[in-house]
Amino acid sequence: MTTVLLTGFEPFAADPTNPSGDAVRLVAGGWDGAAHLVTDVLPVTFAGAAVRLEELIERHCPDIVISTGLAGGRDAVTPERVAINLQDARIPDNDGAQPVDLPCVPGGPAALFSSLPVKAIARDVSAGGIPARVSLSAGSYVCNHVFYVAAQGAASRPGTRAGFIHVPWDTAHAPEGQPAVPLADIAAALHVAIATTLATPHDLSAPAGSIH
Ligand code: PCA
Repeated sequence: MTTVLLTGFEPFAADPTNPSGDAVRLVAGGWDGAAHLVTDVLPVTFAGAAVRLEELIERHCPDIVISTGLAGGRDAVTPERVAINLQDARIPDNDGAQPVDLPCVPGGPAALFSSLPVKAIARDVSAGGIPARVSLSAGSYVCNHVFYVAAQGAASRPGTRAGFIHVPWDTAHAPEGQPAVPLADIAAALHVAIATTLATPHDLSAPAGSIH
């Protein structure tokens, strides 16, 4: 049976909750899909998050790794296409660490692509009435770091596909006036992302880029 590893993050910065971790817990609680699902909620720390993800990959040998995190201010669920080999933290992480202009992996490629079908995921999530689009930057904070390390791990394990999905604030916890999506819809989008990845060995070839 196919094994899927799905992760979210704990809260960070000023937020009391993190919809990525909360949605992952919802998906785990209601899981009846056609794959073995392993879930975890990662610390928002440069030192801990990717190490924990690598331990989970070693232990469970997943065929598919989908990590998720909060991108507060975005108005859509955004499968990320590109991880960059850069840590440039605008704010300290939950350990108080604030790396600036360091590589995620010294000597690694400047960038790595997701091996998830990001365009098909965005299409299928949108078709369910939940806003979604492909993103070309996961930033340079802990999410990008985890995405980069997961993508590098997948590249060295033939048959493993890995990528990252940023989610908006959930409606119950978004700051006043900020875009948000109900937590149940974020969880539904992650369900769709898993189902689409299982069903789609090769991504769509359809325009999903941006001019700027
Ligand atoms: N979002 C942050 C880190 C943890 C999270 O949920 C990010 O986008 O890097």
